[in-house]
Amino acid sequence: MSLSTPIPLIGAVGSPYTRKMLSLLRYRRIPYTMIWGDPATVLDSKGISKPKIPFLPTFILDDDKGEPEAVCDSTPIIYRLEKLQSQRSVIPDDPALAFINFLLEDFGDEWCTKFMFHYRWYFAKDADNAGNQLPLTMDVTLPQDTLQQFKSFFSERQIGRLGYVGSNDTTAPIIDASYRRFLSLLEKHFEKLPFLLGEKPASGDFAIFGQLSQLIGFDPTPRAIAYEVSPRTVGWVGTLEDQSGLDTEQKNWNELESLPTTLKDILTEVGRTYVPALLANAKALLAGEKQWQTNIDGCQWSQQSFPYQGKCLQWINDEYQKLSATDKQRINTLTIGTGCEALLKND
Ligand SMILES: N[C@@H](CCC(=O)N[C@@H](CS)C(=O)NCC(=O)O)C(=O)O
Repeated sequence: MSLSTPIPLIGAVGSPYTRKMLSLLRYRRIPYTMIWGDPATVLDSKGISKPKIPFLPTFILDDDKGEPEAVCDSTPIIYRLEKLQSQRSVIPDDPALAFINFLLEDFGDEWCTKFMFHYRWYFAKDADNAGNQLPLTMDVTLPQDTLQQFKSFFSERQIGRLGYVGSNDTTAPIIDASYRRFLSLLEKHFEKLPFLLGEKPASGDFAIFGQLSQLIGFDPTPRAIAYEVSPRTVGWVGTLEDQSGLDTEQKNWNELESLPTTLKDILTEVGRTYVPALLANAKALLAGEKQWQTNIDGCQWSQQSFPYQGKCLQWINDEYQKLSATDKQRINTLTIGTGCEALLKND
């Protein structure tokens, strides 16, 4: 089954999750109409009810009765699209490989976004660029005074939100070190394979691409770092933007057991940074604490508790628990020594 009617999505050039989904739609050859704009305003103009928080991107899909329904949150939308069109799937058939892909997608969405948000708003040069580009990529004809008003509004609001992702003077060096390490790991990985899990992309590639589309394509400081540390990643981002022409007929994902050690090294970065953050956040949520601190990469990390990432930990575990005993064992073998095993509950 393949989709024929274009699916509308509303989002922004400067939104990593919009770019994740746009490149995924292109790769999957799912017809779409890309509406650059504010989801709430667009939905109001179409008379479609808004989700509780209309995130970017917001998709307009058909509900069970064929009525238009506005939905957000990229990962469940990806799984919904898999049901609507089977060709050029981005979810591996092997459940164990699909689990690793799920984990990489979550790492892209929830940890790499800390790189993105930090570099966008922490340094004055980047904040100035984003202050101009976020309004202009919605409307290039904005009069100068309106642009200045939007620029002040966005900048003040987003700089005020740096605390939500844990970006502050103490964590800035940890974020920078993780970003550089991640780029070096990708540099080595892309010497071996064109995508994370083999010869074609999976949803985890698109999640990481989404964040890197900003870090390399939008914000000046992280762009300069990427060119210095990983030219291969710069090339990868340039092409994953539109892989609609990739002939997938003869292309496969690797067997879990034949993934290069460079992929295990990437999982070690997940275990070194994102895993302690997920676990400390979940512990704080359970204790009803609004703030948490923990040791990440040898430094003290402190940030506000984030209920959504509590759910991420739960979802990772749900995916793991769905695996057969053999597949759990295969995952345990792969993740041993990476730090990711701390996420997985075994009886
Ligand atoms: N988990 C969501 C996250 C989407 C998200 O956080 N989008 C950002 C923009 S990139 C947003 O809409 N933030 C709220 C705002 O800017 O008001 C997803 O995967 O789609």
